[in-house]
Amino acid sequence: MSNAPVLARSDLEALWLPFTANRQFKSKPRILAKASGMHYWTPEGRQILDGVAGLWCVNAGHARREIAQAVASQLETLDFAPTFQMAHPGAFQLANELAKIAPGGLDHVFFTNSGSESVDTALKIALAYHRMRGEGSRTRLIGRERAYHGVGFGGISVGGIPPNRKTWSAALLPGVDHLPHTHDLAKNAFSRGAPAHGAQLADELERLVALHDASNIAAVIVEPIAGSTGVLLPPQGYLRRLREICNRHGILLIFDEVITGFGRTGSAFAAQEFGVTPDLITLAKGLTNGCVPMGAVLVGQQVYAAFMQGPDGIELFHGYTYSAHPAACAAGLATLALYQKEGLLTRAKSLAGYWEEGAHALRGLPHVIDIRNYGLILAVELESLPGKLGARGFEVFVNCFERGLLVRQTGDIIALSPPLIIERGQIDQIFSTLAQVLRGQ
Ligand code: PXG
Repeated sequence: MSNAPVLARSDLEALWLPFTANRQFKSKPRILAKASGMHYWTPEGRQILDGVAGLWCVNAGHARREIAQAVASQLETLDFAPTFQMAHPGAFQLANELAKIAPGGLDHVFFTNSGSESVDTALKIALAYHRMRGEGSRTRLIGRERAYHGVGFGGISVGGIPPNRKTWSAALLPGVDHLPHTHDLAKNAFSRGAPAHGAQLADELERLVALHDASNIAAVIVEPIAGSTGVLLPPQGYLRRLREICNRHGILLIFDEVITGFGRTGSAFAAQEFGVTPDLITLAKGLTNGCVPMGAVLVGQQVYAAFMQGPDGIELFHGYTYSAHPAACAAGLATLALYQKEGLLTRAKSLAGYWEEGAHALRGLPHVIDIRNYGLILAVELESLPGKLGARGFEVFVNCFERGLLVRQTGDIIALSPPLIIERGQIDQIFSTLAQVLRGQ
């Protein structure tokens, strides 16, 4: 720790931090200088238990040597190779490995560099797909209230988080509509796993189809479990019903699994966990264990095939300089190998019961109005202070950090999603710290 640079106040000025209250942060910064396994360390050497896998991405735990070595060796062998009219072996290998664990039929992979790019890519593929098939009038996209699909113009258009949209309101994509969110505390508070009430909210899609006509609708995009907005779980039967309605009307279904992918729910993907197969899946985060930026879109056989039937030439005018970057591919391959070797894609299932019991024991603590969980995901929702949305949540976040636990706060919701290597003792530590902090509120 001694070699971590000591930052003076003036060192903090040049950096504009994302989704951060910069002035507040710079007056009292929280700095992470080192990480290993389940932990971070501050520059002063204080150990912090990572309750959110960094930002929902470090599923195999921090600083895994196997990944670091694979990336280093790749950079010494082939640092960069274009994937426009060229390719390199790692790109094919990673696509093949992903296709092996993907839900049935989702056997083609388009690489990006982030979740936001994956979302924009999937939306563009959906529009292009219908056009390829002579249904170019299908241009309308359906998102959902409270959804987070990254920060590209496509993503904020189908997304449903008001502050992420309002500033750019005039620049949002035209022809987008939204399903209602599925959060219903009156009926589902303190649910364990997928809540019992709300499958009929999927029928709102029928209403939108009646309004706009199916011939104008390209795709529906949803997070199987909405993460960023504070962990909203799909009511039992809801996703299946969305799938049925999409099938009935020729609408593509996109699952945004940037958070739910790679074992978070107890299956490799939420699509498998909930037994519902979409046409496209967006991925990022856990794909490389968070250590090299990379995203991907898994594409169904039928969608890919539609593109391969036109005239021989470039089928999709889309891609990024760093699509399938060799370092990211090496990180992805080493990450998937670790997930397999350590059984991490299903480990959440074996810990989910213990996690759930620990979580629901927080019921009854001051201001706790809901606890909801699935796999190794959890949200504790707190009653907001009148007129001060988010104040209580932020205080809990800061107090947890000071007591050596990293959680994620959105409004007055505390979200947890630890690395999937977590042990029972560390689960105990998470809940005892959280309980102490909540008691002190
Ligand atoms: N889709 C989903 C479902 C996401 O959760 C993105 C797309 C965008 O990914 P990129 O890589 O462009 O950031 C995300 C990102 C939080 C939090 O605390 C969640 C995300 C990002 C930052 C914070 O909940 N998810």
